[in-house]
Amino acid sequence: MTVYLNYINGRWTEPRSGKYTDNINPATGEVLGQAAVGTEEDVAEAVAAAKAAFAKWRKVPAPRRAEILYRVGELLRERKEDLARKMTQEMGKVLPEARGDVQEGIDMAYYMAGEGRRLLGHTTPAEMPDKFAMAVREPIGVVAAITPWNFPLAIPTWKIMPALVAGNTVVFKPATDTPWLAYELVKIFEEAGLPPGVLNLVYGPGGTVGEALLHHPDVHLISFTGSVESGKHVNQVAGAQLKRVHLELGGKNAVIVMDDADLDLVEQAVIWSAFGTTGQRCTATSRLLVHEAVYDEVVERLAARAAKLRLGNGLDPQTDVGPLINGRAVEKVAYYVNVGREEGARLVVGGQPATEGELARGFFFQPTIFADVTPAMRIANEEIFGPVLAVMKIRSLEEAIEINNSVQYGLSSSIFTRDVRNAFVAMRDLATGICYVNHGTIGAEIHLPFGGMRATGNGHREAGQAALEVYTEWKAVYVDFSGRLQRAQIDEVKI
Ligand code: UN1
Repeated sequence: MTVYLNYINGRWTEPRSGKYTDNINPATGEVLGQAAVGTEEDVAEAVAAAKAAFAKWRKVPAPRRAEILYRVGELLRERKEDLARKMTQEMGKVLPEARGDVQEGIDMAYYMAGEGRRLLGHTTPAEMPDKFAMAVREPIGVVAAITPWNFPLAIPTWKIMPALVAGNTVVFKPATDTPWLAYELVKIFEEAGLPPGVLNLVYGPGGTVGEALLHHPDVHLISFTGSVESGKHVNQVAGAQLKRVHLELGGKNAVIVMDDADLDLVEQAVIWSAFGTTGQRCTATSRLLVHEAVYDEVVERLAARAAKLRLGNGLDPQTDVGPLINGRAVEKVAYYVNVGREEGARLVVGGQPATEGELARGFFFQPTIFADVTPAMRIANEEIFGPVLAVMKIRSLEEAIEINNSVQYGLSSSIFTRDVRNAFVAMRDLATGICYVNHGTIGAEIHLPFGGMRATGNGHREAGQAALEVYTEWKAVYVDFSGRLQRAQIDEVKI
């Protein structure tokens, strides 16, 4: 059994609490390892280490910093299969999806390694002769990366990698449900030659460790992915101290199916993006807006297909859908199924925890579809974060767009149509940070901006070039080589 220690200033360190918690396989209930229970003192040490390391790391030339990321990418690639198997055990997603999660980390490593030779600023004319003006990117300082369990490898890399290539140092607090992958990732950074203190790892709980990071005066940026409720708290506490705050929060992502859609494609794509990762992606499809002309057929096809999905251990190649992350998640999904019933939605498939045979040992829930949902219902508005799809009938594209935009979230959306006009109207008017045509709502690529509008975040984006706006700040530099005092904006000089 592995014990996952904190990693502070280049050393694997026991937590000050002296306590450890079990890491549970959600498919079997088996204990996989034990994770340190971090404390405020651990955070203080980690932040002090990151602060000291920042003074040196920011001066390491960016192409040299990038070489370490490149090596991290190579190590991730070599160990992809091993990491994926560990992830499936720890988090439950089926093996092909776990491989995909590691692949996103590899992609991010190479992308951000490339950034080490760009980190583009700009030059611009100065107002006066014999003077240069330019804008350069500067690192911000100590970054707290607070990450969720649903992408235990990819999401940490989305935060840590751009932060490091830009010259910041990091304190990483992974979700308490996925300590193993965090441990493996930090070990890889260590092996790749990252100097001590540049990346530190402190395990939760969020209530103490996360909170200590939010309050610590030497943490300059909080990058947080999680629920809207927690995001508001992060924003309030860290924002009040004028820290930079980057938030990636929930989604209530809709697929629109027009009457001219390819229904075979719709069937495949919706099943994949509603029930892949057991619906536990912030990009998961949780609303389906179907044109009345094809409504009955689409509901019927999806219900038949969902009923056939095989639940089980994600290591088993026969499994289509893995477990939920823990018992609380099962309770939450069951609660929302009840809400849907009481609101008068029509349950067409699923609706129960799955407990037959081996499944009883884990946290399984049947893929669930509600039809005849109306836009005002709670199941059409609130993020369930599980395998529950709410289907609504629409009469026009305009109505579908209005329903899509009526929820508090604005992460991902999609339209299935063969009509180019429908596609472009949807792309123009859907108020989400990510839009797809003829594809489900999941599967964003790491070189494009990732994030959403309204309550999905606070206007920033992860990944791609957009990430650099989060992890750097601008410095305007003026170099006057005229040899005399040139005063900007002043014509007549008195002094
Ligand atoms: C998330 O659900 O938190 O676009 C991230 C996707 C993945 C990332 C999802 N590439 O579905």
